Amino acid sequence: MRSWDAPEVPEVAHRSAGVEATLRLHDTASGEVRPAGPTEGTARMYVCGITPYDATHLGHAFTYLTFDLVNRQWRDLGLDVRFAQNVTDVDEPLLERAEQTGRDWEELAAEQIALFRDDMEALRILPPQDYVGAVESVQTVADLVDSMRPSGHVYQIDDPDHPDWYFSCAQAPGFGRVSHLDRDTMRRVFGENGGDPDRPGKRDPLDCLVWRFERPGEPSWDSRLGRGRPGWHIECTAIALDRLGPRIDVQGGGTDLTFPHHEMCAAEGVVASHQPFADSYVHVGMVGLDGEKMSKSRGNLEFVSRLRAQGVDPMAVRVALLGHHYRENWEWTPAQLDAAVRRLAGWREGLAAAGAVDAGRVVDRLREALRADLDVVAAAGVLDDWAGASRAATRSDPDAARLVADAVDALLGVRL
Ligand code: 5CA
Ligand code: ZN
Repeated sequence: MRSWDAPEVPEVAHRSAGVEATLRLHDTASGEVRPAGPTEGTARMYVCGITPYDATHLGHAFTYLTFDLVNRQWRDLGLDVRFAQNVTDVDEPLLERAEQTGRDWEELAAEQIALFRDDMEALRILPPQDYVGAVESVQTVADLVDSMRPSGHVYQIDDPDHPDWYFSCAQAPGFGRVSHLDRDTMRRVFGENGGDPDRPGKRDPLDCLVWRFERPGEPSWDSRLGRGRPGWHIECTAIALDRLGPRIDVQGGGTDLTFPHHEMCAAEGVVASHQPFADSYVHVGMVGLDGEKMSKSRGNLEFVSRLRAQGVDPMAVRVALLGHHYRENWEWTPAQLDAAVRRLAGWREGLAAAGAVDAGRVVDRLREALRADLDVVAAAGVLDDWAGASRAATRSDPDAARLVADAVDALLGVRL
């Protein structure tokens, strides 16, 4: 499916020779902050995309901003970046929402996908080269499931009406290595997040659905598995393997996806490709509003599009989101947006003043902060200091101001 338009990314005309040329990120599976991506060549990242309803709330925006920073870091390190993202444009939650609101599910999805694109463009998020819907991946998923039949890693459930296909997760090498949850917790969380631990006829309560047979009134497609539609986890596994190949550098999403989603992707991926699915699993903290996780089901949402319609500068939204480290769980408040508007104005005044400062040192410090597990809080502090120094300087140096503005644009995605 069509992605969105790419913002320009300026070249930063300063080499930070003294700063270690490695991006380090927190990997949930190992529990460590460690190098992410290769030292040269191509870095490959798969980020779990939206289920298209209630887009784009600020929790979504925080997640996609985080992986945009990863993308920008890798590019700044001279790597090529291959980036893929899905759209879960057919799945239970979407169909349920369409049903509840009396809408056609395809229309709802198309409208929300269009809104999401506009929001991503406004926020200057670099687009994935592969932006892929579940609907357009139906055959890719069916082929992947089919390929796991001979080894017995997938099986049909003993249910004559709906002999759905399941993936046998217990047989997958290293199952549990992403989330490290005990089985009781897995069972509970699975049940709360789209899983069906109590369905009779499964070999293991944790086995996950990979192909659901047609039910009356539900969308379905012909395939060699029978007429039906893909399960959720296998959607991302299949798209990632198809578009990026095995052993990607990073699979990303919010912490709500650690289990079951990324655990299942890892399990399916290792069985299908005989290699680890991803080298790092990177998870973004949850953004809440009024004390609760911002989510569709709770209805406590603030939307990027609503703020834009109010005339808020999208760069101020971006600066507000940059006020939090990605691993933090935090609450959105309108006061943070006000503070971000002031902060952005301060940076812009710093640029306009164009005072003589050691711009190379500013760029070094930005890179140092961001390469260290995306320390955006430190990076924003560096810019506050720079803007103050630029305004206070008695001599002007437009080249220095330009260098910092380019770095802010390239590394943080904020256009001053
Ligand atoms: N389509 C699936 C992923 S394959 C899905 O989770 N869709 S979603 O629309 O619910 O979420 C889209 C992305 O935003 C996911 O990466 C999810 O982890 C992240 N996300 C959802 N809610 C929040 C939140 N409140 N704070 C931060 N990130 C969130
Ligand atoms: Zn996913």
